Amino acid sequence: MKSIEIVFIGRANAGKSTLIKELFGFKARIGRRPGITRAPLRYQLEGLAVTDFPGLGFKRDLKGYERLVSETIEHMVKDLDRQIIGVHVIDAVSFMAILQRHAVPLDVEIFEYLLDLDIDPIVAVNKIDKLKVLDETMNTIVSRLGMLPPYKQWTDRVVPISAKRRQVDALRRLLKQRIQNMANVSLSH
Ligand SMILES: Nc1nc2c(ncn2[C@@H]2O[C@H](COP(=O)(O)OP(=O)(O)OP(=O)(O)O)[C@@H](O)[C@H]2O)c(=O)[nH]1
Ligand SMILES: [Mg+2]
Repeated sequence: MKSIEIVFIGRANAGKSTLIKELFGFKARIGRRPGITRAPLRYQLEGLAVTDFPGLGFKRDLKGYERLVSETIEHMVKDLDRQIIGVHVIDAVSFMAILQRHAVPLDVEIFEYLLDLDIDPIVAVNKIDKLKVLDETMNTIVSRLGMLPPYKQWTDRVVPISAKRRQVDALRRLLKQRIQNMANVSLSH
């Protein structure tokens, strides 16, 4: 049976390491500044591995983390013994702030990149504890990612979460569902 690899990808400071700690209990360094995770951190569970990637798109990316991340992911995708579940972690507040400046959030590019690699990512919209209007923000985010709002029709793909407030149950359910589907596919081959 193929091994399952859950990869957490997103902009720097989106809350990837906080989320992994909440979901699996692995305690990597977490910080208020972007660029805290400096190398892919891979955690091995039974029949399952979890990788926490360095965040993309922060200004002092002098060490080329973006290349490191893309090379590592592309290597994983090519490995036919692995099945990948991608979790794209988005900082909802920062996404909206970028739109306010009439700029295109890097998350749009990250999402498209993952689709191009045939990873159908789960989009975990994080830091919702900081939002004033949840539904409106979620609808804006999904529509910028190329999905038709309302976001609630994408519940198999998009989930609002707060890693810090430990509101991650919907994501946990989605992950379990994907793992289950993959196990079924492997068995039927
Ligand atoms: N308000 C709020 N803050 C959060 C949430 N999740 C994470 N944070 C904060 O966001 C900051 C960045 O968290 P990290 O988990 O280090 O983010 P990261 O995506 O791993 O960052 P890099 O490793 O730099 O890419 C920390 O100050 C966290 O406490 C959340 O749901 N709500
Ligand atoms: Mg991190």
